[in-house]
Amino acid sequence: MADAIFLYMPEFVSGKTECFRKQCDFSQNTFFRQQTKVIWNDMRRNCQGLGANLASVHNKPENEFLLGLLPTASSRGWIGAHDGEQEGQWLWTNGTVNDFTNWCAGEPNNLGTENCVDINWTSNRCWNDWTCAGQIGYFCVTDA
Ligand SMILES: [Ca+2]
Ligand SMILES: [Ca+2]
Repeated sequence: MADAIFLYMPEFVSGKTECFRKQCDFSQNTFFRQQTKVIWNDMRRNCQGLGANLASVHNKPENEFLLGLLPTASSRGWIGAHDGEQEGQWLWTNGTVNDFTNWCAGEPNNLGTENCVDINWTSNRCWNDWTCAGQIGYFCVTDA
């Protein structure tokens, strides 16, 4: 993670790059955010358009780091996990190993059909599988 640039998009000045002191100190990352909340597939396209991947999360500090990038405690954000290929089999879009989860109690429940993952569900700030058609902020990540 030390050599990653995290990108959180929405609620930001389009195109502007910023490095927030606290997060930079945490892992020497820089990141930027842009306007517009998007459905999951658009996030994927947008990240790829930046030469980035959707963010994967592999440990608690990394999870907390991403939560810290959210503009408010209740802001939600897509990460790059999905089970759209086989129900219940969660994969990271960047192909990394699935070695960490932070599911809320009772999640993932695939309610209706939920194949995408929001990192900040409820005041417990845990993961929820959610409809990929939902529109929320998201994280991309790229190598520095
Ligand atoms: Ca599912
Ligand atoms: Ca769910």
